[in-house]
Amino acid sequence: MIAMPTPSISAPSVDDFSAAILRHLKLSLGKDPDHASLYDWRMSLALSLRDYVVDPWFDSTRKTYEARGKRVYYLSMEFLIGRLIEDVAVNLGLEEIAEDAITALGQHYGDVVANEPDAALGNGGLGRLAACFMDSLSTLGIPAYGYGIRYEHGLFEQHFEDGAQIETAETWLSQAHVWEFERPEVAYPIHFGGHVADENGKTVWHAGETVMASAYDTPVVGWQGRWANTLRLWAAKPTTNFDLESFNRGDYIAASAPEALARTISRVLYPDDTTDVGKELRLKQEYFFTSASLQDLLRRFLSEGGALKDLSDHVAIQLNDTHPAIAGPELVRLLIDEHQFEVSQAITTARACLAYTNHTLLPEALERWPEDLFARVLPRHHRIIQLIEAAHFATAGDTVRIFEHGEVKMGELAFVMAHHVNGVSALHSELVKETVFSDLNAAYPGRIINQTNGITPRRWLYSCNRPLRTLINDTIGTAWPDNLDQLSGLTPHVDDSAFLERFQAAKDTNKVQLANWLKARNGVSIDPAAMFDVQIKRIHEYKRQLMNLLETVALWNDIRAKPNGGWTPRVKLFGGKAAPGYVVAKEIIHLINDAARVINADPVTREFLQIVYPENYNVSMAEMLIPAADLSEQISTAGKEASGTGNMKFALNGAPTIGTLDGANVEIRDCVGAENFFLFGLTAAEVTARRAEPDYARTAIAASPRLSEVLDQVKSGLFSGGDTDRYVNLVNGLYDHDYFLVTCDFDAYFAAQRQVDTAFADSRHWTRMAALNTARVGWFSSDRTISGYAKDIWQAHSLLEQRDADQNVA
Ligand code: CR1
Repeated sequence: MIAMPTPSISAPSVDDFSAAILRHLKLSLGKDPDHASLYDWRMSLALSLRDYVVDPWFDSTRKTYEARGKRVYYLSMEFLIGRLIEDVAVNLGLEEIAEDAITALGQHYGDVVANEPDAALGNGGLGRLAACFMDSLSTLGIPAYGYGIRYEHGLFEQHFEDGAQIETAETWLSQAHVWEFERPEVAYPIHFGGHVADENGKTVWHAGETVMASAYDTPVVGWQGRWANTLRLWAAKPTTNFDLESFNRGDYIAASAPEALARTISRVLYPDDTTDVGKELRLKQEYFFTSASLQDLLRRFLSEGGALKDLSDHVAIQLNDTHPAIAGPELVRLLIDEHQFEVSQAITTARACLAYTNHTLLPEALERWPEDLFARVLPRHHRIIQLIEAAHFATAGDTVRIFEHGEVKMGELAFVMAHHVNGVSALHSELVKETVFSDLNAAYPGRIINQTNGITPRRWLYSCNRPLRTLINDTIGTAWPDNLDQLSGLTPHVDDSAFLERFQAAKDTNKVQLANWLKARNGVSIDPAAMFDVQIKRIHEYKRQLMNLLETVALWNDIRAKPNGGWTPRVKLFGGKAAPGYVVAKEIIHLINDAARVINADPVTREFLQIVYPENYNVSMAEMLIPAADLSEQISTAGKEASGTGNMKFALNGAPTIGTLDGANVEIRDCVGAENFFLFGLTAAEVTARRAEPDYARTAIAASPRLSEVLDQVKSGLFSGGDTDRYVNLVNGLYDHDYFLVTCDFDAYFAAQRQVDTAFADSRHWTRMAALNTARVGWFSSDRTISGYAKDIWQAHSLLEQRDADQNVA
């Protein structure tokens, strides 16, 4: 029996909480209720909630110092947090009180919550994973810091103009960000450029340029407020704020130049998670936050009286992809240059602290820097990497190099400097061993392990799906949010009609809510009785939104040919942004919108088929769409999606998957059962084999009259107002170099969709299948993932007494 842990805060009454909101309205916002705007109410609510975070946060910090145990440091370029009000309220158990208090003050809780901008400090899955991990580290009571960059501009905002994507700057920091605490006293110098000299037997770096990294802390509170860790984000500031001499001369631009230059480093999040863009500035960003984080954790360690040779007993550093891979040489540099370590001792000590997660096999996403650029920006590290490479050659031979073809290969560097390397799903980890790192795997056997991704059930079910939460609470009790395996307790209920009716009612409520939201936001009407078929994620050729769209057109053709064919009504929902420089992805967006315009206007098919693509997909939109989805589209080319995490969110919220054997789809299917998953398409091995066949795409198109017709329609300008040029590249690309095998999987995908139609038409059967998805995916909690990292990689422990006691009993 696991005892229900007691929340560590004592909840206020609704009256007390209302009074707290009014107090903040007056004293923090300087407003009286009669003149308060939605913004003022939102800020006052957030500040009132924040007041309850501080005690658990202090408490956790105190316990961490007392325990002198190990801290986990999660280094990530991205933390895609989204909104925090509901997150904090839910974790503190104050959600109802907050809602009642706001309501009592005459405000609409939903509107107040929705007034908060998304903290969009990430691109997609990698950044959102980091946010889920922070939530789980706090829920599990593992002392941890997240380290990243406080970007002034998060991911760009997406607009559609005549169906084409337009980007504008995101400006979340134009309003005060109430969740963070500025730490002006915590600042470190970060050096760039200059030259390296040998002086008296010592190598000395004479930097050419220095900026300060200044800390901003956001507490991350876990479930029931039992523990709170810190997300520490770094902002770049000048070493001297202002050049008064220039100002007095009247040269105002020169006077502010130092500030402007320094700030550039933390100004924007690169809107691309698959290519190394921005070169020099991007490299500076990576070094900037990595160096600040390492200086900070060393300072903390030394302030506690630690001896640096024992560093790895107290410090576990996880590198989220290669972006912080400079941590290896930087830690070696700090140990050698500032703490008099020998080279080999420094490398050994650093490696014992560092581990690296690989998130993609796409070759364009494995970072490589031109060596001359690298040596110019980080001359000292250039030398240190030579030492690291030499040490690596001495143990493993020189088949795998870090410097190659005039480039510095960050994947290889991260691998060589890590004690463990992990992939993010079972399939992906195997492919990491067999493909990108096969030689390094042979040289360092056992270093590569798997940690399948997970998602936090607090945000991705408890908070975003209230109707389903209530049903689960009523059915199996309330201990599941931090013990998600308990969802299996739903399984015996899937043959109970009353339960199924309630399950479907919860879904229907979410669908109606989404329909209302779309109506208000976009003026589009959709029928909540139709199947909501959803594909939301970054737009990428390998994710194959194009295949989804082509299948939609094929279905439209079939419905037109036989309007009385008993079709299952569907709404195809798309959401997602394309990297601004990714031309093909932007053409795909344009085509989806063009096809939507034509198809949605067709009176013959309208009641059976609609396409909806709301602009500016983000975390908050996902929280709306996922609970309302009937069908989850996870249709990437097998071998290309490292894991996926959206796939887990949909299954958890009762949306069965149509998908390929790719990433974590494989494990999801194993859990939910093959009969509750719509599988189609080539396997990873078949994909590789097919690509070797000459003219595989033309052959596939020729064999599919359905696909041929659709491609002809697109080419003919049917969706582009007669413009035959608009999609000529997109279509010809499929004939000539369909690298992602859209053409080869098309017919199988179409056929699987028709099985979905049939299954959906039998609503009891469908609801049972949906409920089984929810019941069987408890394993995909990020609590399970983080427990795996803690045990297999970090050797880190929970400091929650309750949890330790439970585990000892178990
Ligand atoms: C992968 O594409 C995975 C996330 C989180 C992405 C996706 O399949 O779920 O990472 N990789 O592990 C990525 O963004 C830069 O690489």
